[in-house]
Amino acid sequence: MIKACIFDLDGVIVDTAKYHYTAWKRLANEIGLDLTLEENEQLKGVSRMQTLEIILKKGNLQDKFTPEEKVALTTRKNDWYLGFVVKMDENEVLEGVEDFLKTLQNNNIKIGLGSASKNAPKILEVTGMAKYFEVVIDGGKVKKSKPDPETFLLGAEGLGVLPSEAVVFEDSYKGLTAAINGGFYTVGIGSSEILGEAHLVLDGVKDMTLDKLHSMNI
Ligand code: B16
Ligand code: MG
Repeated sequence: MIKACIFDLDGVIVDTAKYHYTAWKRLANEIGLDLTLEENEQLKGVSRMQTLEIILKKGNLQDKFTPEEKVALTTRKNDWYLGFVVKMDENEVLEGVEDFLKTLQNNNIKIGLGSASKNAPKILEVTGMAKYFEVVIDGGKVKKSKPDPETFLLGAEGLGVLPSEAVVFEDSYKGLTAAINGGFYTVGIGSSEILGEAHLVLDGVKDMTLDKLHSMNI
């Protein structure tokens, strides 16, 4: 019996990946590096500081900056990113998401968020989605980031369900791996080339139904 759904944020509820990419690319350019869209794919679901480390490593610059300078670089990137976030509203919620959240509520299925982003509560607020989420686990609440399952395990614990009673919706390979490692049912949002290990792969939450949800653990 499925009792809860736990959603990733970026790439599942909203498409903030394009804003992360613009802000990281600007930072990369400032320190003499480039960042392609393909490279950006590897950054999805990765925490802020780990993302910086990956970008620096690409240019062999990981030892060029002190820990304090690295914090300052991530703060600069986040300030640019927040410039996009403050302009977001309910129109940025991906197709079908709000309808499906309402369906879950109407059928007493608990709803949680499991995101690597420290900005997750703010994004839920500006898009009007906060009211649907009983538990929000964001990047500030975990010690180990995805692919470690901590994010989703804390989500399940907060909702009072077992991983085997919950479905995780994820768009990134690292996030999907985190959910699988935690023993959850999984829905991959995106391409089956990247997310083929999920129990079900869909183009978007718009393609999810209550029937599909309940047939996952038959
Ligand atoms: P922040 P998700 C992740 O969100 C993004 O996919 C990733 O690109 C970002 O670096 C990470 O959040 C941290 O975000 O800088 O806002 O704390 O996909 O786990 O919802
Ligand atoms: Mg994501």
